[in-house]
Amino acid sequence: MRVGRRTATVAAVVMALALGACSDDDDGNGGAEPQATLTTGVPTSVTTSASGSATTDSAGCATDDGARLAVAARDFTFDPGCLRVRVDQELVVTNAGRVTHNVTVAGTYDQDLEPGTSFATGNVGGSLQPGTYDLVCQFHEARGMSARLEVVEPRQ
Ligand SMILES: [Cu+2]
Repeated sequence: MRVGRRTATVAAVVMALALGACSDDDDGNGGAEPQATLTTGVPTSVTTSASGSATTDSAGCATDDGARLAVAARDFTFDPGCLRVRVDQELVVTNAGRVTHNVTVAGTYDQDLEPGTSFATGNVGGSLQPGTYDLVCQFHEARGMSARLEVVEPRQ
């Protein structure tokens, strides 16, 4: 009798654990979907006025004729991998992946980025002189998560 009760109790616990695991999976999948709506640190005025047209030049570097250049941090690359930004533009890096990433340019930016959030640099010229830099994720640089960042003079 006692053994039978214990067996029944154990079975109930196992079932509860199994159900819990299933609902955890559902939450994880559902929670990852609507990440594009979450942004932090991006002024509303910039968001509404900055829809330039992004293009890729002959060297494979992304440019944008608007006020900002958008970059996605994925698991585990920056997309695009080459960025040409004017000193009067800003970079807006959005974590489109499932893990925390980081945006670092040595000597200036160093920002952790949770999934679904964005980091806006403000005018790049406020932090960087024209030149070529490495933009890296400090967490995944060893896995090749870096991009080439070219900072150029404003349009004439
Ligand atoms: Cu990363």
